[in-house]
Amino acid sequence: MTEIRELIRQKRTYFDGGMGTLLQERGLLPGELPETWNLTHPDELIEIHSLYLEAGANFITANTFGANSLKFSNLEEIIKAGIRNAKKAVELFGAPERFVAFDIGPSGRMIGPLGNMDFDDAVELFAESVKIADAAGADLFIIETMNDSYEQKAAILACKENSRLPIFATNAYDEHGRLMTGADPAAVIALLEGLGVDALGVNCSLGPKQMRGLISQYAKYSSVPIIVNPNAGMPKKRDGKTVYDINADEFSDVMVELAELGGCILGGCCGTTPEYIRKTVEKTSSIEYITPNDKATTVVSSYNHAVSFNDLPVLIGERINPTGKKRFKQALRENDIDYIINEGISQQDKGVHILDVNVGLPEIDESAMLDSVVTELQTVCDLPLQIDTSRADAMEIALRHYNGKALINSVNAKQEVMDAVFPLAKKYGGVIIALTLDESGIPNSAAERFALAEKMIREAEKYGIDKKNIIVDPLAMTISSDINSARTTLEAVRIISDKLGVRTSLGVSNISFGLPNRNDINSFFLTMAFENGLSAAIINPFSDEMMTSFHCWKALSGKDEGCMKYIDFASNKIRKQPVAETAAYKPTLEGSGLHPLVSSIVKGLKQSAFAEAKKLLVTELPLKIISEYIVPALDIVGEKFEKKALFLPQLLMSAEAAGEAFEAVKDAIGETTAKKEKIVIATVKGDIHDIGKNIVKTLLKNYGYDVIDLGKDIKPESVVSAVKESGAPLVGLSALMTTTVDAMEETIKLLRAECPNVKIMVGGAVMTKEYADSIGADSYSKDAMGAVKYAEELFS
Ligand code: THG
Repeated sequence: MTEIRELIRQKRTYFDGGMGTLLQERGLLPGELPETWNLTHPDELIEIHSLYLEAGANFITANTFGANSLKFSNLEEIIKAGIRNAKKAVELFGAPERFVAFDIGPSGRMIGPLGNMDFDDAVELFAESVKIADAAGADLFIIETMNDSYEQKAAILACKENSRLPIFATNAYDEHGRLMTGADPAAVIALLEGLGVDALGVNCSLGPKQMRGLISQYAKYSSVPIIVNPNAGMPKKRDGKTVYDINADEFSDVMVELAELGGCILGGCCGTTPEYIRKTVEKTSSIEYITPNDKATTVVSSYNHAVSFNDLPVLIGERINPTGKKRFKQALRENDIDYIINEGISQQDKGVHILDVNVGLPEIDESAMLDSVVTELQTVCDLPLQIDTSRADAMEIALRHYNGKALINSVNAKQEVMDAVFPLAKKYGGVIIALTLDESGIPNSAAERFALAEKMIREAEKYGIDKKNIIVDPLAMTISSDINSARTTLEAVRIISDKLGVRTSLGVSNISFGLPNRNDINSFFLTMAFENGLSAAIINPFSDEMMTSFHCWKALSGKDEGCMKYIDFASNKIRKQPVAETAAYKPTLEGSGLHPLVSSIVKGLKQSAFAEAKKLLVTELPLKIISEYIVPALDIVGEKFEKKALFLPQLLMSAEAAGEAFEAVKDAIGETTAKKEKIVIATVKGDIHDIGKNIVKTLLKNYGYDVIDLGKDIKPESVVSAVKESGAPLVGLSALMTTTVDAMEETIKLLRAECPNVKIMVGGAVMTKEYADSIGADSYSKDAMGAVKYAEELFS
């Protein structure tokens, strides 16, 4: 389908709008799966698709948003009918440049650590649907409304592995411009472009006005066409019904702005109708069409943020590496993952931007170990990873399961190595560290290293890998055996960055092998390398000399506004006195001032939280452990979450670690006093979405509450009888869709009548504070932490 790929670069094109509201107008019932209408009401679907085609949509979306085998036993029939209906409409319409997009929405389950689905199972789940859609004649895939980019990666791999059709990918952001899992646009774009999607953008959750900031950011970072599919505004209550608050005129006016900001492919999501699309097409088709230019930025990402190599030097922590480290080797042999992860978190605390991960040891299964370390590390630490292995099989599994765009350490100019590594980078995305060595070893001159760099860049191009995704490492070798070694490397750094226009990196510590006071040599070399244009350095961040060199160089070269970073670093250095461990410490300090139990919970380390709590039991009363260690630790985490200093995955990991600590002290107290109040939670009638509710459940449980989870699609009467039976003083209700907030209101009415004393908290994607007030809830929680806070306040 080169036609689609070319078309979206030549001119503005359009998506269709909402499907759900239109189906409801035609009689779809709350709780009924819309996809079943593909089979039962094909004419209605053909008509809706036709209306959108007449309105000017180039891409019409098959009615397959939730079509996966978790929801449908007759998956093949559902998908085939969905695509057949859309193709029929295109055929009837008869105009060129009209295409059928196979719609892929979230699976309804979360991948770990947020949920219990395995990443590979997610890929398999999406693959089932992708294969059917490809065979049924879809023209492209639209992977949309994704609020977890990890799940989106699984869907994209499913498409890439089973089809050659174009892939469009859009995400649903919250009002702060983050995905539910914490990713900002730069991180999402790095991941998606790395995976090679043809277009990307934003859909659902927000109206066009709320998308202005996001679209500006997309225009800043994206190198591929940007899709803009907003809702018809934000949900509001009008005449007792829930509606979106922007009409077609206002919508299309804002779409003009969004087109001018850089929106390329325009359409709508929930609440939009053919009229919205028609007016958008009318007002925007004559606006000058600018496709995004290639941003030429070298960038990697973690699950929540991106790190660019284009402006400031980047520090890569070298400590997750067994070289010369007895304790680390022991951890590898004993499968002590917590030790390894701690090594990562401590380096993050020291201020590195990326972590190198090398777990190669001859006597262990490197592939399996690398896979577990990468998977575990990325759930508790939000730094991008540099995956360091010479084994292609280990590299592949780690890149596959990595939740972001990784650094790949490394390739070199040996043909065999390039043939193994470049295809992996092409498939999974990533920035490749290219070492200037080949079959004959490391050349002695800078010019020869330059030539090898050129060769690798040329070879990568053959695989479709742009040079912005190559970082050349011209190799630091110890000066103890070659007096010219440092000068050669520095010259290579300079000519490679100047003449090839690529970023460079060095493993700095190599320069001093065999010499005393290595940190002195290393830190002077680091400064010299920065002066010669080095973009990234693999270093030991526990070395004061290295960190001093980094901060001083930045301040001295005008890269530290107001010397703020330097001042911060310097004052930490002065303050750093050994902290005596006292019983009555205040857990407000970061890092080393924290009791090990508190810091284990803050860091989300389950094993050590359990072990530390057990240890404390020897000297402390169990209730004191809860009130003076576990709860304050959770408070630290909660506060960071609210300040957006950490995100949902970390919050949940910490909650789980706290849960482990509770577990450890529980027996010492006796079950009854350990458990807090009962809380009934449910997703309301007609709503089959339970992700948000499940997250609330996990968090409340780990805060010690006795959670009675009724599940999803729950009738008001069932909520009432559960409250009566359990005597729970608090109920939590969740509704994701505009149509089901009405069921929430109904549930609240019945609760008020039957259980006058119960408190009710509500939440969900379309819920707002005003709305919660208008339907008589006691509290609105904007996220899972908000639910916990309300419970804590209520019961304190
Ligand atoms: N380029 C790239 N990757 C690399 C290197 C490079 N990866 C490996 C290495 N070089 C960088 N990483 C390290 C890791 C550890 C040490 C040095 C470089 C090290 N270890 C001490 C030793 O061997 O004695 C032990 C340290 C301790 O325990 O204090 O020095 O050049 N792309």
